Amino acid sequence: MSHRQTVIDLRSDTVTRPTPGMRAAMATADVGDDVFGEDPTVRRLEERVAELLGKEAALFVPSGTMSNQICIKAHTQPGDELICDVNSHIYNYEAGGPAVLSGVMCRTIEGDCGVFDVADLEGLIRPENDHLVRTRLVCLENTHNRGGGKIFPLEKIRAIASWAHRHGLLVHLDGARLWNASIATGVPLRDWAEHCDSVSVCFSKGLGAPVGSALAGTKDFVKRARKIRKLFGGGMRQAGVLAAAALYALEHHFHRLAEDHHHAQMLAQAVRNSPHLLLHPSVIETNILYADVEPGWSTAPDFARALAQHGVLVLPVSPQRFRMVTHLDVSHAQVEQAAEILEQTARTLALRAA
Ligand code: TLP
Repeated sequence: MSHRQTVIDLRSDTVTRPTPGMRAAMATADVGDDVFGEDPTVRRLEERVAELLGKEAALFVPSGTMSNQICIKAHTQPGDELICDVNSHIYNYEAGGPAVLSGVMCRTIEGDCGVFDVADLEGLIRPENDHLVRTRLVCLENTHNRGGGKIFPLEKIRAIASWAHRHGLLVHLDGARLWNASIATGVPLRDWAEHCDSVSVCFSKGLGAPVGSALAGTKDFVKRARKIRKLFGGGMRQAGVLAAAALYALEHHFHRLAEDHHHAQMLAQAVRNSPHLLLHPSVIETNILYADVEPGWSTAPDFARALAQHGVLVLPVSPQRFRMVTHLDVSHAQVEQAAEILEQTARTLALRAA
């Protein structure tokens, strides 16, 4: 039996395997050397992404991390500062990329599950002074990973971007899961992107491609980004086999994200029904949910181990908190099953503890 049949893997939406249709698209992709700009499938993907995001150009890159870091480097000089939410992926999960790769400092804001307002930014721009760094960039994340898949409301992005631009700052959007925000709200991708100088999107999360992200912006920005991609070692040759998976994902797996959101609601309800577990945040907007295990009762790693014994994988992210993410490779029936196992495991442990 394959891993997929036996295990319900809710650790991340990055765990999906390419479907037979996607593999067929990859196998038959027309390819060329993309470092020479000669891969027709990569070009087609870049044009499609630019069009979807309403930008002049886009660039295919190996990962979301590289995409964010290329954008940061393209927007800044060493000694600059960027402003981001304290729980952002850029600040927490990219191995110190801004400091290591761009010589850029991060100034963090305590957002509400990753979402903040212009008022939170007021006063954070450093004045011109020999002692100080130059404030250069604001980074947003939509949906917000550590914020439990929270959507950054469009009006807030609009207000933040207009404030940033008025003060000579640039705005980067980490839209690894912008697809989910768009499906959940009905707001087209380009409406979010319009306010941002650069946007990064991932094909390897909810869309189910095995590899790949893209960044988008003006032609000039993407030209500079292409050079930085080379510098970072991200120039790929016959990458059309990967771009074909991304194109397939855009065509076949974008609109089905609504299913994942529905599945996340089912799991959220199971958490609400479970003793000693608390949803954080309590409202689930897309495909990510976090649950807190009551301290003194159990821990997230122990609870995750108990679930794993029943074939459900979740991701502990701290001693008391674990994450579940719904995706293409968990069916409706498996979500029902996972919800039941979750409640049952919590009840059994609660009885034992009593
Ligand atoms: N997130 C991964 C882990 O790194 C935590 C996950 O399992 O959710 N931006 C956001 C908002 C992300 O959630 C991720 C991946 C990335 C960027 C980076 O993408 P990759 O993994 O392609 O470098």
